Amino acid sequence: MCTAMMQCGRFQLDLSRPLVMGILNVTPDSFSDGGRFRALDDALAQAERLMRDGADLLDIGGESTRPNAAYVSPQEEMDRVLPVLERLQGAPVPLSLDTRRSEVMRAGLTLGVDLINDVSALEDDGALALMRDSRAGICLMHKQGNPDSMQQRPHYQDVVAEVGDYLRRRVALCLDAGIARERLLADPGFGFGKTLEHNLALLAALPAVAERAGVPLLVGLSRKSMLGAITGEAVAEQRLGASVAAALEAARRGAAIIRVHDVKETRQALQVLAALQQSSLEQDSQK
Ligand code: 9MG
Repeated sequence: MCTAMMQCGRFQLDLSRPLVMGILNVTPDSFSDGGRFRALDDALAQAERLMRDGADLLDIGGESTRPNAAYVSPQEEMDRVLPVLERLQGAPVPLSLDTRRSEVMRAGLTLGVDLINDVSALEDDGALALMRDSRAGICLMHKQGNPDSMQQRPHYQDVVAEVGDYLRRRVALCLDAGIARERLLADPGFGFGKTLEHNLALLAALPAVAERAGVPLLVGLSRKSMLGAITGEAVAEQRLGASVAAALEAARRGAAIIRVHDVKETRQALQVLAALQQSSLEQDSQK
């Protein structure tokens, strides 16, 4: 459990229980191929569904960062996400924009996004200055290499130390630029330039990663290929049980925000975990 509050654009988030971030991918493979208007309607309907299911935040992205994903130009990325953000303005939960490009960030911030989720940890030119001048939250993620090649030969001497130290350096850069610590999240980046062994080592050592990073952790494991490698399930959409188990384990190890496709099921599992933890605390206090 994390005791921190986080400043996230329009919101102050209480991180004393793990929050659930619902994934909204606005990519052609995610929605109908009936043209842009139809895709927009589908995306908005999906956003409503995620909120109804109990998402504490929405993460909206227009560029797939899966290994070997096709290149998407910044303009195409904006054409996908900006109409959705425009229509969701004033939503009752924080809107996160998943992008690694500063020009896309700038456009999103103009539309009032509450959080920038950057798998490149603000490495794009101009991203740091842009974020300094906003009040949005920032998620700084670790990755080794780039999405087109990152799974070819990931290598670390000590994955927990290297990922934790990278995150600490990115946090320090933000603090030095004048960005308040309360606006920051860090993410070990499961599956981004990591083997199954690296991912498992990071999950087991999540508290050590958080300690090194010095800020609360956001964790994304939902439907990832590491879960396919463990279970033998080749189809990402069929990895619900594995995704929920992984989310629970991340929560038990202190993750503050969990990024998932299946909000309702994850929330239910987290509610059961919270009830069990509360009951065992009460039993301990009676001893
Ligand atoms: C965009 N995206 C895909 N996977 C992710 C993960 O694990 N963490 C974050 N922060 N973003 C992700």
